[in-house]
Amino acid sequence: MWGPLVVNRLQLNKIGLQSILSDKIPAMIIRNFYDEKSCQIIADRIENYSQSNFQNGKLRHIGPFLMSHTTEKKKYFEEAKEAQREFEKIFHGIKNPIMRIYESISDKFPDHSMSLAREFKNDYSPAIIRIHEKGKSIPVHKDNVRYEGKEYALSEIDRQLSCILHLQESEGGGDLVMYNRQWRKEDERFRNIDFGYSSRLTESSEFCKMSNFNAGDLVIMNPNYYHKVTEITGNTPRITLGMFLGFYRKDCKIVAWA
Ligand SMILES: O=C(O)CCC(=O)C(=O)O
Repeated sequence: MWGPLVVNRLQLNKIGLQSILSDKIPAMIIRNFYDEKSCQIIADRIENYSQSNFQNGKLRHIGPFLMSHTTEKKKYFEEAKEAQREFEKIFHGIKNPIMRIYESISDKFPDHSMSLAREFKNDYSPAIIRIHEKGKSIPVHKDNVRYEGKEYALSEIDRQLSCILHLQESEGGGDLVMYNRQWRKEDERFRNIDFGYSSRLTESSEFCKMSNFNAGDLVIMNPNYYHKVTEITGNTPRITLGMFLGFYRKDCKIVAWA
């Protein structure tokens, strides 16, 4: 059956990411990838940060997302710089989860270099923390910087994977659904005006639903498969840290960004 491979942190040593890169599986879930206590510390700091930085505490994300700045490169890089400072504060004194992901990916690809993506002297955003409250859902979409990010040098990567680290779960909803259908250019006619695609595009596709995530679980997926997040129904916000990995085959290089 088409679906993710679920492993725990210790099994990760024995398993490669080739099965995702070669489209054999859509995703891998690594249970307990990052320790739960640090997730709690981060969630508490985000709550405090939200109260002091945003009116009525309605924080939605920390860090810019390239896909929302496809035509605002200057603004994206400015916000990326600011995000690095915020992340330093949020991860102060604990293991930085972004570094933890870099280390794991480097272990899997010892012949590749691994770094934050840079363009001239500009660092890309290292990650995006998303705070999704009750009622929020993410419609069917794909992420493909080769197509969406044409104004950025990064659009020259050969392959793209997505990493989503769960930092806090809601009591209900927030399931990740992936469809066995990859984006192709002809699909653009199904695109919604604001974000994502018409659900008609995937209604007859095989799919898998990933639920029961715990704080500390990491999902690595091929984001060119259509995917969505179901409505969050619990009172506790769902908090994730997301980043992409870009593979340059010839240069044996992996870069990260959000
Ligand atoms: O939060 C998730 O589980 C998936 C987020 C997502 O849709 C994305 O990163 O493109």
